[in-house]
Amino acid sequence: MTDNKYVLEFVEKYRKLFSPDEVVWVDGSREQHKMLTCEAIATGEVIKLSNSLMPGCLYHRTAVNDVARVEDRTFICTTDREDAGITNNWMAPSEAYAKLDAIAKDAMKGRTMYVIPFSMSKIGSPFAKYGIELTDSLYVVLNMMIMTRVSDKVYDKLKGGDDFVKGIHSKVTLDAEQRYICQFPEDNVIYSLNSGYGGNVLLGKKCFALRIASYQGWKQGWMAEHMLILGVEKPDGETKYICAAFPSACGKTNLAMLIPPKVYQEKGYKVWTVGDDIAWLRKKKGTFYAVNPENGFFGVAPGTNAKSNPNALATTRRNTIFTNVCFNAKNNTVWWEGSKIEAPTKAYDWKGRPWNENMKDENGNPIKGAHPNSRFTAPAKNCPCLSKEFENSRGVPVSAFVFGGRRAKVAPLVYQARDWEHGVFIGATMASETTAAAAGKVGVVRRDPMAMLPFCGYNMCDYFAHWLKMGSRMSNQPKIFHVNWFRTDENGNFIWPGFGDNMRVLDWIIRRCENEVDAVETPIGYMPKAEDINIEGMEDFDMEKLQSVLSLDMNAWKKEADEIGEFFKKFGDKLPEKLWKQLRILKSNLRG
Ligand code: GTP
Ligand code: SPV
Ligand code: MN
Repeated sequence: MTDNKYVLEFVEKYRKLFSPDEVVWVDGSREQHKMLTCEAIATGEVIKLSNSLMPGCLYHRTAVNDVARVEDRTFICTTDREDAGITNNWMAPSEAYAKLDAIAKDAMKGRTMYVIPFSMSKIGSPFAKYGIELTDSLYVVLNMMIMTRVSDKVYDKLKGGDDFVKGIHSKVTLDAEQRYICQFPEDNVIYSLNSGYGGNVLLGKKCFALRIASYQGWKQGWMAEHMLILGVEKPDGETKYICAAFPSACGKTNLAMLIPPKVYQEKGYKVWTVGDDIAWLRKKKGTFYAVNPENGFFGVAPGTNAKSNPNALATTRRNTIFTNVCFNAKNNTVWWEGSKIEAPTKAYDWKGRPWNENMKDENGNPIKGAHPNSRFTAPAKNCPCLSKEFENSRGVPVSAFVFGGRRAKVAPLVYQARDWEHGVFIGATMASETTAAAAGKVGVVRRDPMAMLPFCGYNMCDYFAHWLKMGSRMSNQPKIFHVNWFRTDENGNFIWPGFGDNMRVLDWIIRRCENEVDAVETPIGYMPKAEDINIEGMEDFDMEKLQSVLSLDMNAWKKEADEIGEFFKKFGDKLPEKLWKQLRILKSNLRG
């Protein structure tokens, strides 16, 4: 396969440690993919779905205790604890290697070890970074072949060198107590043991493309962000690119694949998807250029339907792997809550138990057919609105960065930063309610700077400083905005309809970038005049509702500012003074 001595040494080292019965070198070919798929079907690791209704699609269930990322078991292992910072769990590399190697010892006895060479971004592009993942899971192999560019061409690109990320994954026994997701950014090494869930085991994604890559970007002068990338094509034919960072399960895939409302379609607006989860950003001639390093979408299934996200639905109709959704045994297809499709009558839930929609648990709550964090893994090229720039190795120029979270109260529909520094402050202090994408309580408001809290591979203070510095070097600084689709009324219902209607907010954002529309100066930043948000053609929505999502509760904001102060204090002296300055400005603005 290769004579690269670093690759051979790496594989041999872990072959000795894991003691697999066999080593299979994955080459990315169609023939091998077909063979491995048949094998996974034969062992029961995946179930083949209806060939006529969903050609090439597979179904998989993870262990019931292994359905989301595990932030409390995720570690950044740097020599100096300070380099991991207060927002990460830390373990000394020597201690971590000893602990992990002990767990890994002989863990693949009786199993096959697969060697997966992959590229993040297009092979050979200036953005491209290469990796090799070792795994004992065929499910991981098949998913990696959708999510990344898996190919033996990667070995040629290494040119005999050792510039690749070493990903080491084993399901071991799936023991949650021995589950570890460890990043060693100084060594370009990732260990993932005792899990089989996507975000923990598809090592090209969060572990590499965010944790390791953010560290690399800090050292090398670029950025890796938890951001979607979309292009808005305007009636004049020009396309503006926007990157948006929302925490997990807060709407990135949906915004990236947005279909504009009729009034916008008629004018000629179109939205194109470049990425739905991760953006790598580089500076060129004073402008940020973004690429999506992934090759597929690992999207949340529940809530995806023909109305909310028809593009995502279309993307998943072939060659897609479904994980932890409900299995419809009548026609060999899948189902999930919020699909707006009638619940199947002969079905098995995500735990594999016979299921129907009337079933209740011991507390009388409905039993869900699909896990709230059930997912689809779909090839990007299936996406009807995939941007023609998706494969562009140079990336797309970024006009705006958008931060956003899930906030029932406080944060208005949209506001704009006064300048770059203020924008970094807005990103650094954003907060959101927790979701099912990570193990733990759902619905708790927490600060999640730039939606990177679980993904920043180094000290968050250095990360903020890096943001401040990168922006200061740009002659063409993107404008920075904050959005919130999730404000609720007194009955707990979302006021803003969201999804396609979010186009109306993107429209304001773009017009702001082009200096085509005025704004109101408020204590928190620039806000739209209500009449500048186009609500034409909206059903069940009016000026009054718009006013309510645009309103600012000054007392709530004063409380927010105090909480931001408490949050900042935790960082100690290393927090950039510029962020304290922004907090002082906010407080003084709020005093009036
Ligand atoms: P990750 O893949 O975990 O990073 O999530 P994501 O940020 O891509 O979130 P996604 O687009 O998958 O949306 C998560 C959930 O939020 C889904 O159940 C969506 O239906 C819901 N959602 C997305 N956009 C909106 C919106 O504009 N309004 C409302 N009310 N819900 C939304
Ligand atoms: C997220 O949690 O932000 C995801 C899913 O995109 S995972 O790959 O599990 O991280
Ligand atoms: Mn994500």
